Amino acid sequence: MPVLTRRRFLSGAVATAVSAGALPRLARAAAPAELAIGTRSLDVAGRAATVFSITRPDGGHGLRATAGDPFRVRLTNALPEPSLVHWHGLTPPWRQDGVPGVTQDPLPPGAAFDYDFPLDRPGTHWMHSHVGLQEQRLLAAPLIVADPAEAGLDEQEVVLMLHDFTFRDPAEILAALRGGQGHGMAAMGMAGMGHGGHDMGAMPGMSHGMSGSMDGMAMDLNDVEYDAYLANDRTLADPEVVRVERGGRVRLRIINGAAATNFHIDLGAAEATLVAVDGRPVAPVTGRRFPIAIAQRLDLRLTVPAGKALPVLALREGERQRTGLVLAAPGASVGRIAGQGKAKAPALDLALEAKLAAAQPLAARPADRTIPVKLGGDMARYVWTLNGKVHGQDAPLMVRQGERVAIAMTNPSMMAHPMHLHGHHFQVVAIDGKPLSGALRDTVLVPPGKAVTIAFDADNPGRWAFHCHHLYHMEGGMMTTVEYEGLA
Ligand SMILES: [Cu+2]
Repeated sequence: MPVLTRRRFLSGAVATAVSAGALPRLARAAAPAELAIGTRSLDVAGRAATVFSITRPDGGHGLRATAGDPFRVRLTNALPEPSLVHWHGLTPPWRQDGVPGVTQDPLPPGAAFDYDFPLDRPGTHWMHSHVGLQEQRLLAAPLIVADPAEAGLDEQEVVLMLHDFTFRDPAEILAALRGGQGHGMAAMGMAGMGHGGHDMGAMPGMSHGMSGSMDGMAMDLNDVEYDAYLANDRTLADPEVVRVERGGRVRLRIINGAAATNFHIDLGAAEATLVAVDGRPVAPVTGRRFPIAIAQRLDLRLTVPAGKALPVLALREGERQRTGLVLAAPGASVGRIAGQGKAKAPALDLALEAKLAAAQPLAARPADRTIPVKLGGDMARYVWTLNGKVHGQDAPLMVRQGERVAIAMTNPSMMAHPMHLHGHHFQVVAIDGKPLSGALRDTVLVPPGKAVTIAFDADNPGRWAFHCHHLYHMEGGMMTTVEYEGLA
C-alpha cells in the first residue's frame, strides 16, 4: 500500500522535525480528543432506560477522526465501576487495544488513559467495552475515520448504529442461557433437525430462538429475546428521520453494534452500492439487501430520489422484528413503519461474502503457516470453544512477525459465529475450500457447517484477542489469542 508507506514516512519526518525545532512540537502537543465513559438516557417504547455511553465534551456520542492524523485520545472512566474501550477496526500497538486480561487492565472509576498512535487508514469503525457484559448495556459508539481524499465529495454522511436492547440485567440473561433456558429446542435440534425439518413453530415451547436448517445442517439463530432493536438509539415507533440534501446522494455507514443479533439491511425497492466492509474498500456490489453480522460494518452509497422518503431497515435474522431510520428528500412525507415485517427474515449466509473482492487485496503469497480452528459449542451448558478449549484453558495461536498466516475455521456447532481478530485486517481467502480473493475485514461470519479461511500478514507484534463477537458466546469461552513469538 504505497499511500500508507508514504504517510508513515511523512509522520517519521515530522517526528524528526519535532526533535529539531520547537514549532512542530507545539503543533504536536495539541490537546488530545477527550472521551468519557458514562451513562445516557433512552426512551424505549415509552419506558426510560439508563445505558452506558462514550461521550465527547460537547455531549456527542462517539468520535470522528481523519486518516493521516494521529489517534490522540484521553479516555476517562466516569462510571462507578471499572471499564475500558476497545477501538474495533483500528490497528493500534497492542498495549492500546483495550482488552482486559489480554492487553490492558480496566480503568478504575475516575481514572484516565492516553492513547496515541497513527491512524493509517480511513474506515467505518466503532468502539466498545470489552469488560464483562458492558457491551450489552450499549457501551459502544461509532468511530469514523474519514478519508481526507473524499472531503470534497458531494455526498451526505449518515451513520447508522444498530443495537439489541434489553431491560434485563445481562448477567441474568447469561445465567438463563447457562441454565439451559430457551435451549431445549437446540438440544432437540441436534437430534432431530438434520433432515430438513425446519418448521418447528408448531412444537410446544418453541416460540423463541427459531431453528432452521441450512444445507441440511441443524442451526439455532437467536438465543436471546430482546425488548427492542435500536437504530441510532430509536425504534421504528419513533425513528430518526434524516433530511437529505438536494441531490440526495448519501453515504451510509452502518455499524452492527448488537451484542447477539445479526441483521439484513433492507432498502425495499431502492438500490445501493456496497463500497466497503468493516471499513475496508471492496469492488462495488449493487443490491437491495445486505447481510450484516454482529460487529460488522457496511458502507453503502445511494441516492434518495427527489420528493421521496427511503426507509433503511435492519431485519432481525430469522424473525419479523426490525428497526431502522428514514432518509427523506426535501418535501417528502414520512409514513409510519411497522416494527415487524410481514415475513421472517432468512438466516444470514455467505452468498454476499463469496461475491466480495477486496479493492486492495493482500499481496499474492502462499501462507507460511495455516492454523486450523474448530468452532465448537455445548449448547445445553452454553459453553463455547475454539479447538475444544474455553478461554483460560486455551493455548495461544503462535505466529512469527513477517509471516503470512492463514486461519482455517470450521464450524460443526449449531450457531453462526462472527469471528473477530484484533489488531489486523484479514482477507477472506476461502469459503468451503473454494479459494477467493475476498474482502479484507476484521469480522467474518462462519455459519453452521461452513468452513471459512482467512489470511493476514503478521505485521503488528503483540498479543491479540481472536474471538466470537456474539457477546454470550465470548463470555461462554469462545476466545483465544494470536501471539507473536518472542514477545517481551
Ligand atoms: Cu459465536
